[in-house]
Amino acid sequence: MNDTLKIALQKSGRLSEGSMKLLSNCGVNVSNNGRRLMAQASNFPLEILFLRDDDIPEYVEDNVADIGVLGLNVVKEKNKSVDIVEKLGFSKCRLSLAIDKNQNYTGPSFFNEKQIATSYPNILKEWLQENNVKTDVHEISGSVEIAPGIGLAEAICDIVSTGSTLFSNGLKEVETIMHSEAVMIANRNLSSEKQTLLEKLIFRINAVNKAKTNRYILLNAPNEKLEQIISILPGMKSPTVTPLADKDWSSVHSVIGEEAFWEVIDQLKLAGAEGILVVPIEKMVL
Ligand code: PRT
Ligand code: ZN
Repeated sequence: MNDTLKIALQKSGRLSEGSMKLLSNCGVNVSNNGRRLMAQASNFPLEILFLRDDDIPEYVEDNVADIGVLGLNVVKEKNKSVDIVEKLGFSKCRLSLAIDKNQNYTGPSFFNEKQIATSYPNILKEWLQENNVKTDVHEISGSVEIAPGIGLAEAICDIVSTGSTLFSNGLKEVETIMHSEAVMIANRNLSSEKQTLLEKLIFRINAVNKAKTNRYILLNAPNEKLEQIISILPGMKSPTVTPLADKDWSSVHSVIGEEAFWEVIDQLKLAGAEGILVVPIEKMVL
């Protein structure tokens, strides 16, 4: 059966660019969507629906879309019955509580009897309950940061990225309620054909993400130091070793993780490696 997977992406906003880039990194071509609400990938059985991010969980739950990409903050707030199948690593932010910068913050009990404005009432109420805070939540849909200034609330609970919005409104962040990033969600009852397509997509996403945090390393090693140099390289399996024209030297190729990078390079140099080249990897299929 020729099934097509339907993916819901944010039409325009902070997630749009990352979502489209995710597809192109996976080798999925989507012609420029312009103002259209739907598009078809040319080389993968994928149909794209462009929606407001707030609507995506419900559409995925109701099977209008099979999968969707949106912020974990919205997934948690809407609390629909969908699965989170992959963290995507972009549009990172946090949901935080903020108060007037001149107030003295004493801990969660500070919020007792204080009005808090937010677009995330469900997540906030859960945090208040966990922290034994008794107070009113004032739900507003946008421009939450101005609520204290106009006397609508004494505190806010909103998305923070750089913190500059809070700063320019005379507020300070006092509690982080959750960390968020773009995630992929999926309907819980996908047909096996669609499940196979989703797995194919996730396999590609993982290959791209793995490649981002790894580097390909090439170096020349004197043969008498080969064993020591190989023992320093973490590698996926064992490194590739090929002889050089100079019979006392070999070329060694391997993969190293970004986090261990400088330490490994230092050790390799100390062990006698020369001509070290480090190159980015485009895709990594393990
Ligand atoms: O129209 P639609 O409903 O689809 O979009 P939207 O306006 O509801 O969402 P959008 O595009 O603003 O954000 C989509 C998602 O991006 C959010 O749900 C978050 O998961 C993520 N994200 C990442 C952010 C931010 N960073 C962010 N900085 N969402 C909002 N902000 C806002 C925040 O509300 C505040 O007003 O930016 C301001 C704070 O930024 P800083 O850098 O000043 O701290
Ligand atoms: Zn929205």
